[in-house]
Amino acid sequence: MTLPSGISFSADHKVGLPARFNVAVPFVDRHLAEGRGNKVAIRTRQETVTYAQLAERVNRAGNALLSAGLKPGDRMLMVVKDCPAFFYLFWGAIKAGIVPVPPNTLLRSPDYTYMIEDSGCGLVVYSIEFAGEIEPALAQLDVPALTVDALLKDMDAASDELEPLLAAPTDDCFWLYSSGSTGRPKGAVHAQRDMVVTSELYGVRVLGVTEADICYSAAKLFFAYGQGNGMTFPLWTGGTAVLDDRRPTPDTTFEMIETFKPTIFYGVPSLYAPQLAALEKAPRDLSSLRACVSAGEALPADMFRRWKEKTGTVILDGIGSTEALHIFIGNRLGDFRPGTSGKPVPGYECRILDETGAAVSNGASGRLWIRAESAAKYYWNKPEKTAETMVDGWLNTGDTYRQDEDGYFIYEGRSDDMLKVGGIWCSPVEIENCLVGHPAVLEAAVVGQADEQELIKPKAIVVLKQPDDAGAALTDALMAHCKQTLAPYKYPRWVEYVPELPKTATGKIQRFKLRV
Ligand code: 3UK
Repeated sequence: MTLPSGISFSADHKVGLPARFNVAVPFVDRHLAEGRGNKVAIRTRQETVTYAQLAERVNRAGNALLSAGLKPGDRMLMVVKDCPAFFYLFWGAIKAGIVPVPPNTLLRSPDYTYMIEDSGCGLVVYSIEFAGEIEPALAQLDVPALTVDALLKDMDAASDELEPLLAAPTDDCFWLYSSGSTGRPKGAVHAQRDMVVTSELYGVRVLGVTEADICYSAAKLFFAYGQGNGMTFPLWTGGTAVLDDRRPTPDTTFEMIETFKPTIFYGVPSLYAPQLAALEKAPRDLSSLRACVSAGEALPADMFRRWKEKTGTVILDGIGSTEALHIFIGNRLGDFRPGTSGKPVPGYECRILDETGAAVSNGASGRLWIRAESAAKYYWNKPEKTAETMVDGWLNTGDTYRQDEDGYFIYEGRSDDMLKVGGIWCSPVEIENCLVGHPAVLEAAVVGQADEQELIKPKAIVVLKQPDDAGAALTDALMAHCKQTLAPYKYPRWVEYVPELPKTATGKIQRFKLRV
């Protein structure tokens, strides 16, 4: 498909946009002009929405938000499950110049109280399923709120025509709260152009998403990863999005794949692990998939291998962030290396720097910084955090990386999760990947713990496929397995067995909670 009129990308992948535009037009309205009105934009277990219906409902939603008293520039906090109304609200707001802020829907009421106050939003819209956490927050604050069902009723009464409010490509467009491992969430402010950049540079040019693709993301729409996977990539290309509001499990995700036959599936390692365990018990029909994508945390090479063996499909690991908006280093169908994050997505610049800020020499570990046209402009209300993270147009990812001899980027952990063992930096992720390569292990987390001599050594916290296997014999076997595979000093000196690991809502292991 050709790019929407007025939008171009130069040979070095820099985006060209009109001086004044509204990004809802190329993502939504353009499909009517290009004859896709009757094409299916969204499928769920309950309903099917065509592009014509989507465009009309986006207009109605924008008008309903204006009637609710919001003005251009105002924020709307939308705590909405994965369903078509998420699209109506998000794009309706943007088309009317209102700034949608879709936070994680799995938070607790004090988190929402914080976000409502921090964002200074003029309206909260929420799915009734989340009333138990949202309503106590609303009760403490003086902010108007509507359920999604009430808003859908207001939409019926609203006009189906809406003039897009024109903006500059770098004007504020939407926010995403980043789920930092420590401290309060930070509102990353994204511009109009950012979704154009991620959809074209990663969606189209790396994944090869086209109009023929059916995209299904187990990662939810409130997560920048899910937003691209399940909303902006299919809308950018005129493809179809498949949505499910349930908590993703092997059963629900396999049922969705068998029913809706997506061509691309997007998951996270913490879901691929139980999916693999389930596939090893009973086969499922995943033959519609042409590609699977993984992000959020590093995908162990062993999981890549087992998935390929069971399904015939590769899992393309890539690293993205809320601040960068989507994947900036990724594997691709014609060029992947299991156990790595792949290579920079063309259009994104990546640098690995040492503590002094100098580029590391070949192969050494350091902190990853990136430069991206899709990067957030700043954090709302957090000038110090902005200054720390966004420096001279570069974004500090907070991740430690090195490059292998062929230039593939190898993830070594959050910079602040790294261990120094015997004076040598040691990546918890490398030890975790080794542990999950053992047949008894489902998942593992590694943290530093002081030994009798007060020296930091790796400790493994392990979830087993069969909890009954736990015991001294398995501990010895796991230690031997690591000693065999890794540099000897890296083997875990202690192994603790737990039923599950603490994780963020987006599936990242919270190693800081496991440190003693
Ligand atoms: C970690 C990874 C190793 C890494 C995200 C794809 O995860 C996303 O955004 P968040 O803001 O977290 C960012 C941090 O998560 N990470 C993400 N992907 C990988 N580590 N391998 C990976 N493949 O620490 C990074 O700094 O929640 C992922 C697209 C959009 C996203 N927002």
